Amino acid sequence: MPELHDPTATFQEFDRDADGYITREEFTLAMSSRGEEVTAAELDSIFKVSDEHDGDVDGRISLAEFLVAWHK
Ligand SMILES: [Ca+2]
Ligand SMILES: [Ca+2]
Repeated sequence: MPELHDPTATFQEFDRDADGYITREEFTLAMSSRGEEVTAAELDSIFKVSDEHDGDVDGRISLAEFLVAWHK
């Protein structure tokens, strides 16, 4: 079994410029560096579900939003 990643560490890995938010571009880059291709439709659904949790719907995923999505 692979070791379960710490979601906070994963968030920091995705947040390349360390501004506290994951953008769609950062998410796509992080996934492709893991060998995963993400389609625009997948991005839309990931960001729609995650981004609506804190009600700001700013098109970026904060750590709080990421943790909610992680535990789904
Ligand atoms: Ca960022
Ligand atoms: Ca947000």
